[in-house]
Amino acid sequence: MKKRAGSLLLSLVMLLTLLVLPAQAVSQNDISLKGDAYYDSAKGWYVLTPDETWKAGALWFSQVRCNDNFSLEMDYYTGHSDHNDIYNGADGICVAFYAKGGQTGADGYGLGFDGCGGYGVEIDTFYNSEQGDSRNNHIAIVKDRVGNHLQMADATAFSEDYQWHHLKVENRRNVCTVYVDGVKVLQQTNVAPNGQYEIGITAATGAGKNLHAVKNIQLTEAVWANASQWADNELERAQQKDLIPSVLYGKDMTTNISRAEFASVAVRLYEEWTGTTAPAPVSPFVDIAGNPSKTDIQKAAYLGITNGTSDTTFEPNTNITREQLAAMLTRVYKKVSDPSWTLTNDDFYLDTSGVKPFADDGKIYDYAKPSVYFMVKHKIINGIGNNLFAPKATTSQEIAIGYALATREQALAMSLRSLENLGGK
Ligand SMILES: [Ca+2]
Ligand SMILES: [Ca+2]
Repeated sequence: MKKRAGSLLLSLVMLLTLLVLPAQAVSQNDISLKGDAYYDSAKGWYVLTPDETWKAGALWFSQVRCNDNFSLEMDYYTGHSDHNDIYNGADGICVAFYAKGGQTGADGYGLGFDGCGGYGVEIDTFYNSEQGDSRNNHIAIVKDRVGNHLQMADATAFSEDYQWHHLKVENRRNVCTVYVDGVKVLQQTNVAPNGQYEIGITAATGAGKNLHAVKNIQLTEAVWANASQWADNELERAQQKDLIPSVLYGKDMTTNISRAEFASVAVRLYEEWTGTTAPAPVSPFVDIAGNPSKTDIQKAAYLGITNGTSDTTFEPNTNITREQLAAMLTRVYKKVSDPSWTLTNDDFYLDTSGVKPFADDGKIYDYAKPSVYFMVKHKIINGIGNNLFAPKATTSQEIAIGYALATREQALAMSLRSLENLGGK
């Protein structure tokens, strides 16, 4: 389709909000509609273009700053509801990401994408030979413009068939994978963040037309700012199981976790495991006022997950040691297993049989030993190598190098393993 001059609607939305998105459906409040796009409240879906010629519309996630891993899922519709026009219907739909502006790009063959920059996953329903299109309807990963196809596959089975289909676009560590109706159809390496933050969905018609609509949109995985590669799978599962407390959203997962943050991790584990919300009575700790985890610390104290560092202090901003972490996680397990269990009257038996003592066993506080070996037995926590557990720093040199501390991603991995390895869901 030819491009119509002057049809660009240039409206710049660059919200420098933190990337904070739990795994849930995207609400209308988080979406900005451009051009001919609108929400059809009667049908419960977003129309990107109506079934009319020369339309272009776009839907952008206005609250998201996406320049890292993400996963976007939705149902989409391309075609007509009332007439059969499979060859001339046009032009298609495009998921745009790492794009430079929340606008509507060119109509016609531009799919509402050309002019937005960044990457796109297009479902193109009109053959434009000058754009390098394949003759049949196709799905492609494109860069900068729809004519720059990085990967292309046939889309006749899931386009212009007057049916809803499911599309998932995932970019993880610069590998973009595209699934339609649960089947992987495209994968492209070197799809790298580029300093542009917009993510959305565009569509256009030209001299040919189709209804382009989307619904059931979910944008996930854009929760952590930075993580180690080893932690990817466990962080993803932790998020799916809702084990990541909101105090950690948007944080660097590779840095050490504080006692306050770990209290939030432990309470999230307890609440998810039991399907309950713990009460948060006022605690005796005088040093937690104003802390984002204050409520979770009160809950942790109530549940017996922690008794603080003294009768009146919690030391919320101190980094948690590995033995403290093992002890607190084990108490979650105790409380889940026996609701009548209390920390002051702790006679819970932990089976640690068959676990060989660590060479630095003597450095582990007696109170923490059963927890440490119980967690090791169930492959929730490991030693650090050379048969050492590293329960805590005991010399000034160890303190200086952060010896025996845990990172946020390690703590979340251990929370996840507790749930998975100790009989949770
Ligand atoms: Ca067509
Ligand atoms: Ca085309």
